[in-house]
Amino acid sequence: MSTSVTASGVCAIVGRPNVGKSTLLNAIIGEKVAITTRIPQTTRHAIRGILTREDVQIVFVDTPGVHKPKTLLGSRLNDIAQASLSGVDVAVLVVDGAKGIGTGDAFMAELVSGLGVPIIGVLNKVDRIGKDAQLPAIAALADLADFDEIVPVSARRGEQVEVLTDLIAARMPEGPALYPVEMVTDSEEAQRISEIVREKAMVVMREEVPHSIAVTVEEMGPGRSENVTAIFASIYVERDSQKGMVIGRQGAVLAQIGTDARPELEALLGTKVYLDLRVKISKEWQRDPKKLDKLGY
Ligand SMILES: Nc1nc2c(ncn2[C@@H]2O[C@H](COP(=O)(O)OP(=O)(O)OP(=O)(O)O)[C@@H](O)[C@H]2O)c(=O)[nH]1
Ligand SMILES: [Mg+2]
Repeated sequence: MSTSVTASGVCAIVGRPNVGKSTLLNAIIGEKVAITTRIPQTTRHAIRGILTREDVQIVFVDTPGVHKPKTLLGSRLNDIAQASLSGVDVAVLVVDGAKGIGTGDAFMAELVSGLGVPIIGVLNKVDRIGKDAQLPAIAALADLADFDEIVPVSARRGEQVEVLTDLIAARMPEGPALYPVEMVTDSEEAQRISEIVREKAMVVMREEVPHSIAVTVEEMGPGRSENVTAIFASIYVERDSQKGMVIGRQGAVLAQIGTDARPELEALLGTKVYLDLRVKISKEWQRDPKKLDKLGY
């Protein structure tokens, strides 16, 4: 890519769980760098997505949704989101237009207002609301903070995403590229792999099970045949009963997770993938500091 980057900076994407922050990040970058699900508290790390254009490089930081924590994991997620705000050049506050604006959004707005940087409000999921419902929603959002701009978008459909990106780009300070121009994320390969498996596992499970799932890559390397990567990964759950659910009758659920994950893993690695998934129990890991550390949270 030939670029002459003269402006660069960091833009945090914050908001309540499930408003579409990670979907928005992926739409901006044009590649899946963060996993997304219908389940709140999907994102568990600060995920950086790097956008390099002709003259500007923007490092977007997707953050865990801020919420009232019920577990130690929950409060760590909130801490990650808050810590991601320090040193940013622009903050993007995302709200869910379909769900309406609430006290959680107001709390976030107050948080970003204290940063002293331009704030851009994003009314997301406008594909789910009528045009006439947009204006009152924008007005309700506008009440929350002193926004530089408010942009209605559909992250899922990619609508208005470029308009938003241009507004952010225009607010980047002068400076050289912060990352190599071909880089789209600084996430380690093993982390991207475990995240893809976690997404597929979360999506097939019901009720509280998705929140109990954590995935680690134990080992990976060249497979037995040419152009194959062998990946050995563990899916952690919190209880015996959950282990059975993730495995399923005759291993059907686990097989489904593998089938769902493999195409994305193959696209990521550019090789065929042999995927070995094991289900393990780490009792109540969401509440245990040592276990959280071990799982990388
Ligand atoms: N209809 C519609 N759905 C959307 C849009 N953007 C995101 N979603 C859906 O909203 C759900 C949550 O999306 P995520 O991107 O995972 O939300 P998030 O804010 O990153 O959530 P956490 O990581 O849990 O904080 C998913 O089912 C998305 O497909 C949108 O523009 N329109
Ligand atoms: Mg997310």
